[in-house]
Amino acid sequence: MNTSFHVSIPAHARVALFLLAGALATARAAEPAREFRKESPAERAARMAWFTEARFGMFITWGLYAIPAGEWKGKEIPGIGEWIMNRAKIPLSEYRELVKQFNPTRYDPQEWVRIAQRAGMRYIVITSKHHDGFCLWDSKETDYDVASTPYGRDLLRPLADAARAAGLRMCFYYSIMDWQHPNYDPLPAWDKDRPGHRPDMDAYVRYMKAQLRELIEGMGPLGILWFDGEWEPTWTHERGVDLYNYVRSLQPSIIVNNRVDKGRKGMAGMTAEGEFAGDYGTPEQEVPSRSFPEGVYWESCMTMNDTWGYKKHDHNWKSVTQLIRTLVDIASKGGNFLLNVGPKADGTFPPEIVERLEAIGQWMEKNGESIYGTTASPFARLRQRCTKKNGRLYVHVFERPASGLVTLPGLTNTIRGAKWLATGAALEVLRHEDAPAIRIPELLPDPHVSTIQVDVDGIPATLPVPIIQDDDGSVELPGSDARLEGASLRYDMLSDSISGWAATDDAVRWSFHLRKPGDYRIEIEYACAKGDEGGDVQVTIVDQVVTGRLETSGSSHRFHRRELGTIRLTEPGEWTAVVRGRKPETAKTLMHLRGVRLLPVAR
Ligand code: FHN
Repeated sequence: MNTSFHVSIPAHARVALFLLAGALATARAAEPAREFRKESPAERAARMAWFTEARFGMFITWGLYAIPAGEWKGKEIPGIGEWIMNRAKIPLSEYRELVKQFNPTRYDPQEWVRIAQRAGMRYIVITSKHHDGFCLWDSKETDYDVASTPYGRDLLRPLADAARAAGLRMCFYYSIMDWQHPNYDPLPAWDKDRPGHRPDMDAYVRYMKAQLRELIEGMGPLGILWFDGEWEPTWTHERGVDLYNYVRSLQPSIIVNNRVDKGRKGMAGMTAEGEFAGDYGTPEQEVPSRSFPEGVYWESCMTMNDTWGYKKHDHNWKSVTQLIRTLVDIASKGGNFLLNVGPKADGTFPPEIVERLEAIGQWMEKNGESIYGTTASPFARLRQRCTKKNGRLYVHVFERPASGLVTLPGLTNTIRGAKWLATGAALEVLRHEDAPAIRIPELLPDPHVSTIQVDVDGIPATLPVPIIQDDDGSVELPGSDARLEGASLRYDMLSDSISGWAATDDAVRWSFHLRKPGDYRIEIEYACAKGDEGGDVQVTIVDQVVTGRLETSGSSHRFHRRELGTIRLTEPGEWTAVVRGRKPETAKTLMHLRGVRLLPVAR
């Protein structure tokens, strides 16, 4: 809570002022906010412009939970570190004792920003208030904040100032779900008999709005208000739309993610059809398998190990190669990558994180042009990843094809030249099997991802190409390229899968071009919700059939791969594969089929 006043206003005037302020605040909170969702695609694109240019940001998950760091009363607590209050079932009366220990004496916001900037990150999203309800700034609305700690002063404004001084956008994460607020409904299940609790979501929304005003008016202008914790039933679509409009009314240019409302489709994170509020989708710990139409914005958020908030025993760090390839994969589908840092309680980043960000920054220094401001690959199917910007393609090579040729089937433009982006060394352009191709040497310029800059005449464009067997002998049959034969069958872009199997004669069909005859293992990739399992599936290629019984994958958006058997394809040329199935009577659908793969049987 804030400090005292030293002003000589007579008592009766102070009372009048207080009443007037209260009346104004009530009137302001009561007025219906303007409907900001109704903007043209062009207006939205203009507001999202910095976001799509940035492509890469730093997520910072920091709070009281960094003190226990995954341990409680001498026991390691499973799960993500910032959920320790929930996972260890810590009552608020005990958890709030951490306030007295929070003293990040080594916190250096300029250093944090320097690390983000050197990594090539263009925006920072920090947890202003996570689910535990503790606030990293000195909020007038509560004493459950950093002002009550030994550190005693605001952490967020110095970071915002440092970020903006360095040209980065400052953004705040704010959790709707709150495990401490006396009016939040429901009370946490593990702390049911908390004295003084009075569930009142209207009062809690007024609290949130007052805090959001503090953050936006006190530390803005902000890039993004990153909401989270929207999944509990007491948070409704109506409240989400109201909060979206309220935040936009405070700063119309601000971007708000889709977790302000109820439209997020699970961890896949994209927004379901309908009038849900939120400017972009938020896949979590995963990358969508495909790109999305223009005007659909999204950002994958991911941890570097397995936790968002710091845990002293979590050493499951992703490699630099994995992180760079994830950034490239995301950009090749037109998304942003929000990569998480969980600082320690003393205010420093774990060294493993600093090392990785430094290495990513070195790659970005030479290859960032192929990420910033680019849009998704123009190729429906390509072995490499690819981004595009103006009249240029950037082809990202993870592993060198055995043939030494990077082919670009379907490209309609003339290639004017190709070179390694990092070194400028020219590369030979040729045609291979009637497709433009680039020959690359044995030695690639980068151990993680090597980027080819391909200059073309005009704006890069492609024609659909038949499915052709890959250099490594595999044949990918993606759901997105299948012909659907059945009234209820449909391809869902969000999950990149086919569902709606109702009749036994429903069929999903692909044609493909085989270059190498031989024996092939048939693998399907599918999701099957618990309770829908037990269906029969068959894959037929001409007169050969492989079948299998479908097990559950755990949920309708968790996919797994299963081999059904082996098929012999005796000659090169055009083949057709057909998938049919029979769902159990009680099942909603047979499965959600992402695709089929033919894998050459090693000789
Ligand atoms: O419950 C949170 C979790 O702690 C973390 O903040 C992630 C990051 O996006 N969001 C929620 C889980 O979906």
